[in-house]
Amino acid sequence: MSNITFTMIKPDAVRAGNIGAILQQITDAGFAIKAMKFTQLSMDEAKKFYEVHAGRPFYGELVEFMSSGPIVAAVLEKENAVADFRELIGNTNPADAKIGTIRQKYANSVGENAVHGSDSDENALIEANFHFSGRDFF
Ligand code: YYY
Ligand code: MG
Repeated sequence: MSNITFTMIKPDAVRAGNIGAILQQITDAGFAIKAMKFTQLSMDEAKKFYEVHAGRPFYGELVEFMSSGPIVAAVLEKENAVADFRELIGNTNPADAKIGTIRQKYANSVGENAVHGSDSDENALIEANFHFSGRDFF
């Protein structure tokens, strides 16, 4: 499954009504949806998902924000999925994101930056398995 990545449309983008536009941009870029759900993380689940950032100064706010409302979680498939999806979403800080990237178009700040994208094949699998089980994949 090395051609997969994991994404979340974050609470800010859901609240702003951008689920449809973001999914359209993702599928237009050639990603196929392998699994998808509309859900909400508890504080504990957000803490666990972002465990790697525990101790960073933004961790508390990140956990608070990511559990503040519903998200769309999805597993995407494409050749070179992880790197190509990072390219599609743009820099973590939307002020530094290239024109036309999802974060440049839909994010407001480094903290509330519209979408998540896995940073490695290994983490894509871990993150996909965090949200989905076998029979959720198509
Ligand atoms: O992978 P990516 O989401 O682009 O950035 P990470 O460095 O993994 O950080 C995860 C998440 O944490 C980021 O999407 C927003 C938040 N964050 C923050 O609020 N402030 C920072 N200086 C860095 C990251
Ligand atoms: Mg990351």
